[in-house]
Amino acid sequence: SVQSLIDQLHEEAEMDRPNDLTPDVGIIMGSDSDLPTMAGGQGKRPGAYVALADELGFEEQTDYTDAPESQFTFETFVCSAHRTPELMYAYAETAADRGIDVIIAGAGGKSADLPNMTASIAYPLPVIGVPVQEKSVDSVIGMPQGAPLTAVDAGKSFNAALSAAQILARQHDELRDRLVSYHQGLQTAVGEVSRDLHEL
Ligand code: RP5
Repeated sequence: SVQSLIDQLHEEAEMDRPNDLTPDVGIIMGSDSDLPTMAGGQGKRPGAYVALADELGFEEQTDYTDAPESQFTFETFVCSAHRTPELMYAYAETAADRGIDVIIAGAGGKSADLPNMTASIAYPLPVIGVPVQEKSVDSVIGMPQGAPLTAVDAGKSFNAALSAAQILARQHDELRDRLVSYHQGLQTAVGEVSRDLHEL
C-alpha cells in the first residue's frame, strides 16, 4: 500500500547508510505511462536510463539495502502529485537522508506538478524537471521567485540524466572523465558526418 511505501522511505532515511551504498540519482515520475519517456530505449527515444546506464555506467539500484556493484547508481519511483500527494511528500522530504544527491522528476499533462512540488519540498537538493509532453513545459518551469527548479525541454530525460551526472561529477573525477569521453564521442560523430558530406 501507499502507506507502507511511505513508512519504508522514512525507515530508509533513518538507516544512515554510507553514501556509496545509497542511490545517487532518484528518477521519479507521476505515472508509469511516463516510463517510456523517462527511461527510453527499446525502440523509444533514448531517455534517462540510456544516458545513465549505457553511456555513463550507472547501475539501477532496485533494493535500497542491496550493495550496488557500480560506484554510481540510480533508482526509479512512481509517485503522483495529485493521486498520491503524501507519497510525493515522503519521497521528497526523505531524499537527502536516503543519500540521493540529485532528483530527476518527470510529469505530463497540463498540471505537471510533481517536479516543482518535489523541488520545493526537497530544497535545497537539486531537482531537474522533465516535462513529459510539450503541453507540460509551462507547468514544470513556472516557478515563483526564490523557488528554483532546473528543467530540460519536453521529453529530454536523456539530457536531464547528463545534467544530473554533471552535478555529481563535481565530487567524482571518475564520472567527470566519463562525461568528457561521452562529449568527445559526440564530437567524433558530428565530425564524421561533416567529413562524409564533404566527400560527397
Ligand atoms: C501526469 O498525468 C502523469 O505524469 C502522466 O504524464 C499524466 C497521465 O497519467 P496517466 O493517466 O497515464 O496515469 O500526472
